[in-house]
Order: sequence, then C-alpha cells, then structure tokens
Amino acid sequence: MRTAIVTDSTAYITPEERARLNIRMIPLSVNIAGELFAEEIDITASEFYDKVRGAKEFPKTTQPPVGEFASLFEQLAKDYDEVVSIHLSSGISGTYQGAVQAGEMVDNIDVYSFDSEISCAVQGFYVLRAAEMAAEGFSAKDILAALADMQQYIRAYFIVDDLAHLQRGGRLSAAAALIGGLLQVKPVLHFVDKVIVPFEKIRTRKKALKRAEELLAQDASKYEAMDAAVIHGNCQTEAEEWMAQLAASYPNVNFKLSYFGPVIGTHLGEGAMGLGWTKK
Ligand code: MYR
Repeated sequence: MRTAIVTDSTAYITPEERARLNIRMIPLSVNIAGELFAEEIDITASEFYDKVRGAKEFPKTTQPPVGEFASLFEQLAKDYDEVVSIHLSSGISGTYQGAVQAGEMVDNIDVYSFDSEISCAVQGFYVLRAAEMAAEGFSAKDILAALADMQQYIRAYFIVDDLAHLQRGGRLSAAAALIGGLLQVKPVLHFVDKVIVPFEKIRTRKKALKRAEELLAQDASKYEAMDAAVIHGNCQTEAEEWMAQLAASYPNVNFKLSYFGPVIGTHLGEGAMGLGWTKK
C-alpha cells in the first residue's frame, strides 16, 4: 500500500522534516487588518508577533478551504492508494471537518482523517509516527490503529500570559475563565474531550512551569523513553533555557524545541509556553 500523510500547518513541522518524511501540509491562515497570510508560507512566527504587537485590531484565524484539501487529495491519487490526514482538535477548529468533507468529495483515493484532539508539536508527534510508518509500507488502517494507541500516552500542558486572547477567540469559555478568578492567576491549561480547559490554578508563571515539569516527571519515571516538546510563543531564549534544564534532569526523554506559530499565537498571545510529550 502506498499511503500519503497530510497534516495542517498547526503541527509546525519544519520544512526539512516535511521534505525528509514526505509529509504534505495544508496551511491555516491569519487575517491581520484585512490581509490574509497563510502561516508557514507567507509569514513566519516572529514576523507575526512583531506585526500584531500593540496593533489596534486583533488578528483572526481561518481554516483551510475544503477545495484546497480536495485538490491535494486528487493530486495524491496519482501516486498513492490512500491518505491519512491528521489535524488539530475538532473542538477548536473546523479544519478536521474540512478534511473529512474533502475526502468524501474525491472518489479515486481513500482518505482517512484523524482528529488529533490537540495541536502544535504534540499533533506533530502523531504526524511523524504516521510518516515513519507510511515510509515502511504500513497501510492507513495500521497507521490509524497505531495513532489510536498513541492517544493514551499523549500529554500537553500550557500557560498563557493573558487569557483574553483565548476568550476573545472563543476557545476558552468566559465561564471557565471567570470561575475561580482564573484571570488573576496563571492557570495551567490542557485539553479534555477536544477542548481547552483549566487544569490547575497556579499563582505565578514560574510555579506553573514547575507544575508542568512535575507532570512530565511522573511519566518519565514510568516509561523507558519519551519524546517531548517545549513550545514557545516568541520567547525562545526562555524556552531554550527551560529545555536545557529539563534535558539534564530527564535523560530518557528526547526533547525538541517548537513554537506556537501565527494561527495558534493568535489565540494564545505572545509569551505562551507549553510542554507536551508521548511515550516512545
Ligand atoms: C481556526 O481558525 O480554525 C484555528 C483555530 C485555532 C485555535 C487555537 C486555540 C489554542 C490551541 C492551543 C494548543 C496548545 C497545544 C499544546
């Protein structure tokens, strides 16, 4: 079976990894003061944060058009028998649903869409595993079974500097933010049932990062080897220092540095920090 792997830009897989593992990427876009930019193509993360810092109008995000998925699937049908298309959580974006619809529109290739129920480098863990399996000749059904199994080992926690971005974009309910006065603290956030919810209320950024580390430590002591990602919203130096400290403390964990690009940055704001991992 020849299986193609597709994902969207919010997995923030580097162009080198995409080329090496033959991963196709469809971008989501940001609308900045009426101008549309496809992330990872028209605008880099740091250009985005520079453009929107202090701007009067807040940016907005849009999912890829269904037609873009459909034409990619049509094109892949020339060389592949099936497609596994892996996307950010359907609880925060219509992208997954768009891939499902496009898959139903094309009849010369079987398309299997996968809802990662998460996003960013953590979604990327699924994509990389799928691409490695596809390169080894596994079928879409085998790959989907492996991804479903991975789901029990995937964890991600993140903190933001200002919850207003998440509230404004409708990705954290006003009720959730207000209950317990979340606006006054630095809550650790995570995904439950595809949507973002507070995990714990913590007073300071330092303590919130420490708490994320404790959660990683629990799994690192259970599993022989893990992959992890430190994910930052334009605070690379802090993220690199944190990652170096984590790498020294957890030698069985393979860390990588990643970022919240323009689309996710629109909803989290500058200064967000995340830690995600999975058992190897
Ligand atoms: C769209 O317009 O369809 C895109 C909406 C993206 C919402 C992003 C919300 C924040 C996600 C944080 C993910 C953190 C993963 C570690």
